[in-house]
Amino acid sequence: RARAARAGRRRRGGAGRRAGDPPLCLVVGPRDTPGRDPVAVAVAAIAGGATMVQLRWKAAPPAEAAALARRLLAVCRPAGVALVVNDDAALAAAVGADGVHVGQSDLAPAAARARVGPEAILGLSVENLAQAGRVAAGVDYVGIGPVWATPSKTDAAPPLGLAGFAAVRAALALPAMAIGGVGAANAGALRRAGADGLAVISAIAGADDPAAAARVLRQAFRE
Ligand code: TZP
Ligand code: MG
Repeated sequence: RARAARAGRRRRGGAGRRAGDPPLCLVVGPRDTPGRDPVAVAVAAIAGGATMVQLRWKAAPPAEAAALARRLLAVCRPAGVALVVNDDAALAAAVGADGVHVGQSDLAPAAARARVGPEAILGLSVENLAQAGRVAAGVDYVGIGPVWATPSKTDAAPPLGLAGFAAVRAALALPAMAIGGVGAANAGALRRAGADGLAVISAIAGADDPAAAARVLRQAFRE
């Protein structure tokens, strides 16, 4: 049964969408959606074309984080959208999420991989060229940023800028998502700079119409 579940996860999350096909990831937690249910925002983002959701909730009450992860999973799974959990590999494993995304000062990628298993998606944040040079084996995709300054992450590293993003991206063979200040206005430039996908908080979570915002981002990225 475990093998079947893994195979199912791989199909759903799936080889085709495992990590190399992440054009649009909504990064979200309750603090990003004041006055709105983050699950409703995720549903809208998925309707607009988001292909991945990352639950990111710093210092979350564990039981509430697990409940939210399960609710997100219930809307992501039927849509074939991968759910990854930021930092908390144990939570990702406990709820059967598709993967985990770790930062440079979080659980080491090898430890995260050990916790979530060989089939899960493992993402890593990369903030500069030096970090790009020492990405651990077993990482499936990288999130490169912040590309631009952002109020959404208070402890973010210095912004790379577009040229900095392109340089870091070029140093890596893995699928790469751009993050930090990403929006429809810069999506095309990021694609030309080598981004395989976009990861956003405010461009979707802060939009009046998150579905329309996701649609516009997808379109802008394709152009
Ligand atoms: N990591 C680097 S920048 C960032 C994270 C989580 C925040 C991105 O938020 P926004 O609102 O899309 O700029
Ligand atoms: Mg982190």
